[in-house]
Amino acid sequence: MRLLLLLSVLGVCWAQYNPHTVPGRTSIVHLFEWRWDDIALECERYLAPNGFGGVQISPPNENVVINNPSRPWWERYQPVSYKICTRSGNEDEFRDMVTRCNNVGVRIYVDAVVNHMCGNGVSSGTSSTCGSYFNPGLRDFPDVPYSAWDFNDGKCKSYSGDVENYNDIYQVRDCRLVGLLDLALEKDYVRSKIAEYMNHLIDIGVAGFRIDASKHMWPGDMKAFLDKLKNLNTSWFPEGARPFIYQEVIDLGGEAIKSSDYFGNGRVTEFKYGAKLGTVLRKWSGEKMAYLKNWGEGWAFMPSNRALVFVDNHDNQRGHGAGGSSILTFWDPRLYKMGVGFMLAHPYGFTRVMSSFRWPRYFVNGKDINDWVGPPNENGVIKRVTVNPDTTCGNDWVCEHRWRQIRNMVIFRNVVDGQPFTNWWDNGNNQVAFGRGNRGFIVFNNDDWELSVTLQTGLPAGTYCDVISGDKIDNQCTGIKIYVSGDGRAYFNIKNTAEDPFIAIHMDSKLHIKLDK
Ligand code: AAO
Repeated sequence: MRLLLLLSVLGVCWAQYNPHTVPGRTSIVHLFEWRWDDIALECERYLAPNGFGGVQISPPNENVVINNPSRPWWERYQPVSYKICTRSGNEDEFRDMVTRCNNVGVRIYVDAVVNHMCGNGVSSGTSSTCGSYFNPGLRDFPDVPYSAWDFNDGKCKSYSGDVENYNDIYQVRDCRLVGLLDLALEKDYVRSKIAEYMNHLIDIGVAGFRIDASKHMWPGDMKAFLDKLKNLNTSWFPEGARPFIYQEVIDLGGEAIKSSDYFGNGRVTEFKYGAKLGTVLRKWSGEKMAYLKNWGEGWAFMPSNRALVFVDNHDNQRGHGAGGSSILTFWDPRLYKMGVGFMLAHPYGFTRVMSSFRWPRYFVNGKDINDWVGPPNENGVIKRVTVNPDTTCGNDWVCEHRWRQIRNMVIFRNVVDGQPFTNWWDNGNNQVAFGRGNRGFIVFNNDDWELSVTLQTGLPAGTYCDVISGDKIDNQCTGIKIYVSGDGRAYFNIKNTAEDPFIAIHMDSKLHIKLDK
């Protein structure tokens, strides 16, 4: 009986829902299209010191080199082989990154593209990131190897061979997503090849996987290859630790395939989160922040312990995937910081911060015709992420995760980890506030008038630095100060014209009382 109880507790701790971040680190960041050598440096110089739990990296396996358009970011979603060899770096560089990041307690999560290989219409040859030969027409990928038997051509029943109707679950799983050659995951051979690839990464030391296009795979087929995965590398992880799994399933409601179909395999991306939060902060469709009081499951989202949440991702920040125009991105920095701030303060879900590159957006009839533009590069070689004296990034890397307001909210989330959602207040409109137990408190003003109110913060008496307008440095605030009195109450004033109309305080932003000698 005792043993059973122990086993079930261990099951909860070690299962595929656990990100295996080091204790007290509660968020990950997607360093979209970064080079492995830059990620290694970022782990050491920035992510570890600022309490980031891990990094989602771009797909590390060999992909098609697309020259028309010129090296789009999305070529990395067209695999050619499972060699660790891309524009981000080779296998040696990958190993070095994983080792160095793990050594400073920052985990690596791999974007695993295993639903398909490259596009149907891509020409055959060796135009691939490692020069491997492939022939899409013949379904020949000798470096895996996969051949015609390993694809779903015979199984798909749509007219074009592509997914045409998202309400037909057979089409979505058995046909080609936008022409991408669909692997026959019912075959043990295919499952084994995928598991072999993922196990190679596990041996190197990664902590888990984002599984691309999970909606387009049968949950049972996914389970079959996930069951073949090894436990995590014991150089950094406890004995018996299972890889963290989060599945990319876009479920905004209204389609035949539901996020919940995938809960057995791991966590699932909650796309409603960013779509709704954007709508609220933009005040579209009559939404207001006051309605966020029951944010989370109360908004018909999936259970918190199954959700991977984010304000935007690499697709919907540029009009790919789903979510639509409400999605907040770095292009709208003021609202974006509020959105990310809200996400990181709120207890719902496991949080992922986006870190992007800038591209020349150019809208024609409401569509960005440059949505394909790849990372900053010189003749195709990805540019280094340079760091400016003020800690922001150069070379067109946006580095949202380094913005003071976002970085400090990542720390806020760590400080309030495990604390309940408390002391909600709202003005019935777009001024809201809430706390996390007795460890942190946040106030937003998204109305067109000033906020001026005394609120119960739940925090111990003292002077706190607002971590949005500034930092606590040498026991002094560089920004706004908030005075919490003995009864836990504090006065807040936020002008609607403030650079960032929100204030956040937490236990680590409290000033120590200086004792006179
Ligand atoms: C490229 C070219 C294509 C070409 C292809 C093959 O752009 O023209 O045919 O190569 O040669 C990325 C790019 C693609 C790119 C691909 C391969 O985004 O443009 O294709 O690499 O290079 C669906 C999937 C979802 C997927 C998303 C983009 O379900 O898995 O499309 N995301 C992942 C990655 C993504 C990557 C791939 C998958 C492929 O994150 O970067 O593609 O590896 C509905 C469905 C969604 C569906 C969307 C978009 O959404 O629900 O499941 O996502 O449509 O088709 C409302 C609805 C909402 C609906 C939405 C849009 O909002 O509520 O449900 O409208 O209709």
